[in-house]
Amino acid sequence: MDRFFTTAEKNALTSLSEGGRRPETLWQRIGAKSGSYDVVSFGDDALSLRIVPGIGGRVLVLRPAGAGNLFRTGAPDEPGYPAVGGYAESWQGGLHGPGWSDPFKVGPVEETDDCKAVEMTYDLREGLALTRTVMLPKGKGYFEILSTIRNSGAEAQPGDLRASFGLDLGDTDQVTAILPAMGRKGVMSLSLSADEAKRQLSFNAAQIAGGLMLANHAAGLGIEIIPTAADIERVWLRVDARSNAITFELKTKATVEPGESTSLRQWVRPLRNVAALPKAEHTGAQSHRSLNVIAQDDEIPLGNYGTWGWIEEAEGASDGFAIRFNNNHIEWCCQWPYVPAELEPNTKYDVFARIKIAKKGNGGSAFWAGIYDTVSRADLGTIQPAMTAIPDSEWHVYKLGTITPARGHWVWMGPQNNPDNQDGLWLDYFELRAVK
Ligand SMILES: [Ca+2]
Repeated sequence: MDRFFTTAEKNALTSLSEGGRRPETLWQRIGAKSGSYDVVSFGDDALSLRIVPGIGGRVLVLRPAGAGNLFRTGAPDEPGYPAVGGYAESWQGGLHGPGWSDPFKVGPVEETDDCKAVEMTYDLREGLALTRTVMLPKGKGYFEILSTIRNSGAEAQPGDLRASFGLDLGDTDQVTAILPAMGRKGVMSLSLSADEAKRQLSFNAAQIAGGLMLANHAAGLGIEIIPTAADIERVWLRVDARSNAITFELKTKATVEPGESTSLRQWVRPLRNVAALPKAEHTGAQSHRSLNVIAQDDEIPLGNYGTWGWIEEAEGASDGFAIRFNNNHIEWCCQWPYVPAELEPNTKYDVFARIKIAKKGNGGSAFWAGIYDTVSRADLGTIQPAMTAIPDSEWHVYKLGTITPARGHWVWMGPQNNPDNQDGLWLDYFELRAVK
């Protein structure tokens, strides 16, 4: 229903039928009945929280006293709405997996002398429960999310979680990210160039060990998040400069034995005095267009994961990670179906791949890669360089072809079953760059 009214508003719809009721009038009449999700609210002098157990136990509002919501709530016309934004997590590490939008059972808000807390539970499968406790120590200015997977079954179960914070800190071009564990290198701008609309950065467990601070110095807004878990596999910061959305995401790795549990604990604190924090140099771009689009390793679907290839940390990769091909096949195991709607209209793009080969010999082919049109079943460009054409064991950017964006195009890559001449073959990312 939200989607209907948003569309009506966007299209300046004035009446629902000739001479009929105006959308606002209808909204006033039935809007009050549409909020079918219960909301749990609590807070103290420093901050207030609103949680929606029915939509993945989502924490949708984090409001420091005297400021706006630091969590992004999304718009009704976004895919997946209302399971968009705020804090949520899903089981098994996949995007929007079990728990992401499912209804959690919720207990009453418990209050002691020094803390308020609420506990929510969702049964992932028989004998496996995800419990999320949101705790607000009184007067401390932070809150805590404790997510626990408990196995009461007879078999070991995966305990991986993928946790996601959708954040709204105002203009992303003004935001500095600070990862204290990385020292001076850990102070970075989230501002993009005028050629870019989206970007993602990745970090490993050691780099996030001291948590993350995000600060918009111009708006005086900031947030600190400190995650702890037995094994954090990877962390992402995603920036969408056109919707001013920042997503902080992390993936844990765990196996839960029968009778055992595994936990992810996160401290979240709105930052008051951001002027005291380091500020990175921003690009100063006034607007953003999708002229330069990168699909990182984890955004590229990979066939037969673990057998044909997998993602691993790779030295010199732009974000520290790359797809490692297993040199035991020649399948097009990486296939990225880019989304034309995310690109600029009537624009030609050159297609590139950033690849590294650990050279052992000069025989045979190095890899093959290209662009395939699945609609007209046409090859839009393929390269298959010989090992003799690979100069060294460093990263190089290879041009695969030039395309005009359309539905059904895949950018692909595969190895050449050539372990005799290669000690390793990696893909860092695919890139589309508008032809100037
Ligand atoms: Ca990469």
